[in-house]
Order: sequence, then structure tokens, then C-alpha cells
Amino acid sequence: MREELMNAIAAADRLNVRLGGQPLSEEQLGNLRMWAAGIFRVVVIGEIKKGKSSFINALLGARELVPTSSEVATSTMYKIHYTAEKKYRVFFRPESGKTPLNIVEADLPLFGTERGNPGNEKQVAFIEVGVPSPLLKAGVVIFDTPGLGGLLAEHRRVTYECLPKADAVFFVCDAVESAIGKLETEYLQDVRRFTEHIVTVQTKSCAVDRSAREARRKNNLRILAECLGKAADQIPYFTVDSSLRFEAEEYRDQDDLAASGYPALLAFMQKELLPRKREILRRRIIAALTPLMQRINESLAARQTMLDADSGEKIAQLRKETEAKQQELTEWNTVQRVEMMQHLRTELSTLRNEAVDLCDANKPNGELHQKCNAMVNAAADINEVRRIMEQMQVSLPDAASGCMQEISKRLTASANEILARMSITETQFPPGHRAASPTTVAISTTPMADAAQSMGAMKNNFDDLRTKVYGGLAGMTIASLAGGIIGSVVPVIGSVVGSWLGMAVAGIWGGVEAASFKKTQELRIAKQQALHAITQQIAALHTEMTKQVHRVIQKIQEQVERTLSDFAREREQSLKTEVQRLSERGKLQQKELEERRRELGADRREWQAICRVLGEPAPQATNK
Ligand SMILES: Nc1nc2c(ncn2[C@@H]2O[C@H](COP(=O)(O)OP(=O)(O)OP(=O)(O)O)[C@@H](O)[C@H]2O)c(=O)[nH]1
Ligand SMILES: [Mg+2]
Repeated sequence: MREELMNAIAAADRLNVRLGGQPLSEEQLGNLRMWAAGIFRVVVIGEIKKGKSSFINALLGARELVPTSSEVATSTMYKIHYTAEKKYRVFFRPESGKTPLNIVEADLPLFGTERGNPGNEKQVAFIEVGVPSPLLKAGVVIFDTPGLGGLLAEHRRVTYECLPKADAVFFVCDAVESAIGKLETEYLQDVRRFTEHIVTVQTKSCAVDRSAREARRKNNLRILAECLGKAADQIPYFTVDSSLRFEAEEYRDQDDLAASGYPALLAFMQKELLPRKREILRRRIIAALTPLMQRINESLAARQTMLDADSGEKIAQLRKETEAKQQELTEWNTVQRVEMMQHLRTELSTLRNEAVDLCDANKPNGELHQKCNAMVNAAADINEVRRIMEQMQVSLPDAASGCMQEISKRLTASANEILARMSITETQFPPGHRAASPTTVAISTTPMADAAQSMGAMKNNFDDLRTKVYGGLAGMTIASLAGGIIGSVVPVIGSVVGSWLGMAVAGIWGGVEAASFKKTQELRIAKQQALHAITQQIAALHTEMTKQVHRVIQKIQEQVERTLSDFAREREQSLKTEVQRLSERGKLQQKELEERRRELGADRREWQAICRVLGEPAPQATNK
């Protein structure tokens, strides 16, 4: 099977080149070979010191297989795979000119930790670790990466280089420090560009009590659900303790082993993740080959049409049609596309205003601010002010997060609808149609319906516009909106407001305690300071929210522009090739014609065989 897949990939590459396409790059081929060989790559990522390396050791049941430490430990990438005996091999960066080096476990810190190899002065590219772990035997390879978010930009780079290889990602967070933050949700958005299989692992369970562990889990799941756009119960989330896992083994304590969370995680891997390995890898192959497959399909179809034209008039007719398509494309490009963009800008600006209006509930002197002020002013004594402020430390970021989530939901729904309308033809989307969704209130439908109508007129010539444009845009919208707003803004607001307010609260009590005023004066001063702190926080919060709204709208606009112009460029190129082929066709003699038909038949049969192996349907020839 593996060999068959590899041969099919190589054959598709050759066929594409024969038909005038670009060969696959070495990197693409490398990835395709891995997937075809059934190697399933699991990348472990997370903030510094969350327990990533300890997690891998515990999962594989091998103490200190990869180095762990209370200081920043991992400084390079570790690639852990199955071997009959434990071994380590260091690979160096190509520019170092050094050859790979076998090392013993004791020397590992010299090459793969920040302490032993500061700033990667030894130019290590990665360290290969072989271990006789049954989990890895079926072709699973685990990558341990340096912690993200450390002071070292180099560490982040190493981890990011690893992401495109990820068939699944284990995202490690912990029970003791802060909940999942802005940086983490941001890179989870990046991870999603490569894989949707993200498993979250919350480590250090036993370092906190059960209720704190559960509270953290719930809170994290809420953040993840927003960030990944999934229901919380659809997110694989495991709480583990790596130290307990080894202790349980040492004392043969089954209860502790179960409490360490590892049996449940291993069961998930064995029963759910790994059985899907083959299908996940097949999908990755197909996704990587899609542009090539589309190109081959189009090229074979164009050749067929050309060879089917059996008279001078038919060729002239085809040529005329192709030139007309070129003409329409030019027109679409210069007139309709420009109009579409203008409409889009207008609609997006309406959306932006709507979103900014929603933010305004949280602006200085807005609803939220007044409510907060009223609460402080009504406080009967200084302890009540303190209690209110402490409460606000939690409720202000929550209110901001709630508002941003609402904005994000509305933006996502409205923007998706606008974009869908841009690419839906007249028959599917009659002018004046208005979806019943409440999120569309602010969108005027007429301009977009006009654009849709002009698109409808071009339906025959731009059959694939809808799929291409909408496919591209829909993906972008979800990624940039959910990612841009929920992913980064909510945690930013949470942390900005949370910490500022914390400081302000400390300031108030410090100040009050230092001054020896009478009770009423104390209360007045405390209230003043509290009101001042609240104003500052609300202003900071509001600025941040509106900034993000503008950023996201801008992003949508840029992406739509780019997608439309990419589409126009691609289409222009293929029409040019078609015209060229048709000119050649007019000059072909009967014998050459037969020969070309024979070649096409052979290419088509080969293509069908390749598609069968890849598990994808190949288009049928129109036997004329
Ligand atoms: N009690 C307990 N301690 C843990 C657990 N996981 C990690 N630790 C401790 O946390 C510290 C960091 O662990 P590492 O595994 O080195 O963390 P890391 O995420 O790989 O760190 P970097 O690679 O430096 O980013 C070490 O002192 C570990 O012993 C756990 O589940 N329970
Ligand atoms: Mg580590």
C-alpha cells in the first residue's frame, strides 16, 4: 500500500510536469513521502515550563528521555521515534558543516538545553531520539519543542518551523500558573492552519487541589472553545500529572496511576486518534496535491476539447469562444471586480460601525462605566469599596470579553454572508433576497445582489468562481475573525484590565492605610481612587476593543482583494494557454492528430489509475 501510494504521487508529479506544470518541491515531496509511509507526526507545543518534556517522558514511560528542568530546558527540537534500543543522535545546521553525532544520554544537556548550549552556539538543528516505546512502534513520531513565549525568539522560530509537519498537536498548559492566554490562543490559530487535530493536556494536576484543577479546566475549555470555534465538549482535553505517573509505577499503585490521567490519555490515543491515522494522512496527501490535481484535470479536459474539434470552423469557433472568455475576464477584472470591492468596502464599513457601536457600551462614560461608578458611589463603607473593586477585577474583563465575543459572532455571520453573496449566482441568490438571520440587519442587500447578478451573467464562463472564491474566503473569514478577535483580543483585554486593576486596588489600600484620615475622608478618598482606576481601565479596554475591530475588518478586505486578484491572474494564464493550443490545433495533420489522441488516452488512463490509488474520483473522458 505504502509503495503504491508513493508511486502514485511520483506518477502524478511526472504527469503534471509533462502537461506543462511545475514539479513538486523537495519539501513537498518530503512531506508526501512521510504521509505515504504512514508516519504520523505529533508535535508537542506550549508555553515555557508548562511540562511539555515531562509529559512526553510520562507518555512514553521513560524518565528523562528528553531533558526537563525548572529552568528553561528545551532549546532545540527533539524528534522521538521507535528504535529497538534507546539512542540519541545530534543533527547540526547545514551551514555548520558538521556531520551528525551519536551521543549518550548524559551528554544530552550539552546539546539540547539552554544551559548546556546557550543561544545554540553549537548550531544544533535537532536531536533524534530513539526509544523502544510500543506507542511509537506503529509509526508515530513525537516532536518536543522549545517553549513558546520565552525570551528567546529563536525558540519560537524552532517551534514554528516544526508546525507544518504536524499531523496532530498536543497543546500543553498547566493547572498552576495562569489560564490559557493571548499568546497561546494566537499560536493555536497558527496551528490550525496545519492541523485540526489538537489535543489539550493540562499538566501538574496534583500541584493544586481538585476544585482549582476543575475550575482551570472549565475556564480553559471556554477559552479554547472560543478560539477554535468548537463546542467545549468537542475538544479533547486531558488533565494529567507526569510526576504522579512515575510514582504510581514505582509503588505499583493503580489508583494513583489512574489519577495521573495517563491511562485515559493513552486510551484516547489508541482508540480514537491513532485508528484515524491512515485517513488523516490520506487527507493530508490529497490536500497537498489538490492544486496539482486540479491542474491535471483542467489540462486533460482542455486537450480533449481541442482534439474533439474536427473541422476548421470548429477550431475557429473554439478560438472565438476562448477569446470572448478572455474579453469577459478583462471586463470582469476592470469593471465588476472593482465594483464588487467598492460594495464590499461599503458593507464592511457598515459592519465596522455596528461593531464600534457595540464597543461603545464599554466606552468611558458609557453604560458599563456608569454602572460601575454607581456601584462605587453607593458603597456605605471602605470595605464595601474594596469588595466592589475586587469583584470588578473579574467582572470588567468578563464584560469586555463578552462584548467582544458578541461582536465576533455578529461579524463572522455577517461577513460570511456578504462574502457568500459575492460569489453566489443570480439563480441561487435572487436580488433583494434577505436572509432571516438577525445578524444581517445592518447589511444593505441591493449592491451585493447587483454584484451577484453580474456574476450570474458570467456563470458559464466562471463556473469555478464560486468554489474558488467562496472556498478561499470562507476559510479566511473564520480564521481571521475567530482568530483575530476571539483568539487574541479577549485574553489581551483580560490580562490588561486584570493586572491594571489589581495594581490600582493595591494603590487604594496602600494610600488609605498610609493616610490617617477620619473614616468619612477615607471613604471619600477610596471612592475617588476607585473611580479614577475604573475610568482608566475602561478607557484602555475601549481603545483596545475598537483597535481590534478595525484590524479585523481591514484584514477581511485585504484578503478578499487578494483572493479576487489571484483568481483573475490564474484564470488569465489558463485562457492564454488555451488560445495558444487552439492555434497549434489548426495546423495539425491527420496523422499527428491520431497520435495526440492516443497520447491523451494514455495520459487519461494513467491519471485514472493514479486517482484510484489516491482514493479520489478522476473525471471521465467525454468519448466523442
Ligand atoms: N508536579 C508536577 N511537576 C511537573 C509536571 N510536569 C512538569 N513538572 C515540572 O515542571 C518543570 C518544567 O517541566 P518541563 O517538562 O521541563 O517543562 P517544559 O514545558 O518542557 O519546559 P521548556 O522546554 O523549558 O519550555 C519541571 O521542574 C518539572 O518537574 C507535572 O505533571 N507535575
Ligand atoms: Mg521542554
